[in-house]
Amino acid sequence: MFVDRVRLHANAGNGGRGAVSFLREKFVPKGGPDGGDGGKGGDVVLIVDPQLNNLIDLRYRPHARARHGGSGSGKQCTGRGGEDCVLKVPPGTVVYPLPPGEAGDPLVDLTHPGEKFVLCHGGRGGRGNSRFATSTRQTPRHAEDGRPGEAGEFILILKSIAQVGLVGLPNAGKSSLLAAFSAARPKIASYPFTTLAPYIGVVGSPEETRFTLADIPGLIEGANEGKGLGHDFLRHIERCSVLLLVIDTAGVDGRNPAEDYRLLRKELRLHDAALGKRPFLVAANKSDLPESAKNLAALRSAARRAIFPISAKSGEGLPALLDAIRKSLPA
Ligand SMILES: Nc1nc2c(ncn2[C@@H]2O[C@H](COP(=O)(O)OP(=O)(O)OP(=O)(O)O)[C@@H](O)[C@H]2O)c(=O)[nH]1
Ligand SMILES: [Mg+2]
Repeated sequence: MFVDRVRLHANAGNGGRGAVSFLREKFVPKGGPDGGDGGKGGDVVLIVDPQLNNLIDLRYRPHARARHGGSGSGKQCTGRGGEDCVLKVPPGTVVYPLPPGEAGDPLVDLTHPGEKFVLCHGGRGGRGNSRFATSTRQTPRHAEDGRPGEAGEFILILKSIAQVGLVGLPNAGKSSLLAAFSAARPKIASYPFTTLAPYIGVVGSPEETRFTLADIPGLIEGANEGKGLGHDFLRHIERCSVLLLVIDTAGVDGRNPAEDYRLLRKELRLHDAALGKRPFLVAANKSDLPESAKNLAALRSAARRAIFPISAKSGEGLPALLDAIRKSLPA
């Protein structure tokens, strides 16, 4: 299961209690106060793990609690610090507070591998009685409680990070293209909505300039009104610097490729105006099938831009497309 949205309740640990204690030693009739401070409560920390690609681990652990700090003790001993609760999240995890802030802004957008964010801070430990001794008050008999740890509710939303995003109608051949370009082995089949969750593959050998390519479910007319699988999954290509529109030029499902082009442009715009303005390339797929030749001219005039005739099946046109993708990526 692919989970890209979770609600999380987090509790940092409370600080430990400070100690009330007095030094008792042979031959020292009146030892001074020596109660140590309580330990700090553990934090709830998010850390970006590049091995993860979705939030499923948190789905089954919706309540994150860090440990409380230990109490202080005599001889100025500070209580032990509470253990942090560390949660791993995939790159591209955006954290929102609940209830949402005024502007609806996220608390943090975690993108870099290894990046850390303290979601809830543990409480400070209470001071022990030794801290309250003054010249006029040499036997303080009180200490502080630890401070409570922060707590809160949050929504974590994954907006995957890929440089290039594949967009197309169901069955256009998006997953076939990802498979042709990378080592990824997505499910490919001749029925619509084969791909149900986004998948990100890496294109290029280590010696070449590599880039990440996101394959997402197929988009249909009215997706922005919830038709098909809706358009929520488009958020996984919102951060792409380039989009690659994949069109079935042979019209295998009885569709008109020029219309498909217009429909894709429209659905992208309706999802997010910024996505409608994102640089994009157009791949005219299934050029191995005879029907594609006659549809290509109409697609060209609808798009009024360079079109790359390709076949994800035979490999035809793929090197030229790959070259164009690389050139379109920001340096
Ligand atoms: N002849 C031919 N068939 C292709 C080509 N590319 C893909 N196909 C076929 O088209 C069908 C759909 O391919 P997929 O790669 O699953 O398409 P998709 O766009 O990922 O589809 P969804 O995941 O359902 O949105 C499969 O039967 C593929 O074998 C191509 O270049 N030529
Ligand atoms: Mg697919």
